[in-house]
Amino acid sequence: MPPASRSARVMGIVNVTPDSFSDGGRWATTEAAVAHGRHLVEQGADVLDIGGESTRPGATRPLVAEELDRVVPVIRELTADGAVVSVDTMRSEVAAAALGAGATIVNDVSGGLADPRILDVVADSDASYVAMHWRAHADRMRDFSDYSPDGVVASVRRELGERLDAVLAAGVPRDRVVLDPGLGFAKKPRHNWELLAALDTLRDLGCPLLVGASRKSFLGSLLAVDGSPRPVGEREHAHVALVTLLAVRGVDLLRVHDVRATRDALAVVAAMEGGRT
Ligand code: PMM
Repeated sequence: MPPASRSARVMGIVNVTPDSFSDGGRWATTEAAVAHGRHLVEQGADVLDIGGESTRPGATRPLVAEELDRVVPVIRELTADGAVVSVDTMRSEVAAAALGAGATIVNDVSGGLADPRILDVVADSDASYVAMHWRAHADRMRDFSDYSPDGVVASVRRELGERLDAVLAAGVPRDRVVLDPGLGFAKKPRHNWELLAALDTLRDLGCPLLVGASRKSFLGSLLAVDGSPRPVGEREHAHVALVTLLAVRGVDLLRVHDVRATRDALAVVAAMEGGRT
């Protein structure tokens, strides 16, 4: 028997945006987002990921002031409750304000490429940093999904390794860095599956791994009927199957919309591994 894996931690998603692909507009006011965050904590989220910019393919960027207005009040309220909060942002100004409001993790989908000063903000704090594999902003990322000649796994490993070097060079200690393959970001459905099958290759980089698959279009494509993708709201069963496998493989953090379903999957994994009777 392989040794029991350490249980994955669950990052619950709170998108304070009018236009996210998965839940756009549902939690777009401070009150709705705070209530949603509290609900996710009740369901067992270890971390709440608060974002004010939609990164769905084709999305246009909000102004910095809009992004600040969306996330800072929500972070202030949820951290006052005692929640562990990460801010999902690519902007140094937003990261700094979020850390000032009580966030302790910066989740940067661009891994420091969109705004390199974000690395200095993190280095000057005690915050942890999630560096995701990314190639371009949402309005252009479809043009960046060519991974020849090396293939997606080798390319993502190399490019994430370069980001890790930049993060470390900025002064962020390695034990505060988490890496993420960036499912759906400049990736065709088969790229996501290849990356998921080869996660150990990324683990070689020496940092914990975060995976965000929840409701993404590659699950919709997998479950398509006659070429019509499964709608966003009907992908959860496949997602639970996936997070179960990821937990067995020792992924450290799961970024999810449905915290309860993910918690149930983790309970099954723990029971199977003898962590619970
Ligand atoms: N995906 C989205 C947004 N932020 N952050 C990380 N670290 N990893 C991801 O895969 C990721 C992310 C887009 O999904 P959403 O619109 O459902 O939040």
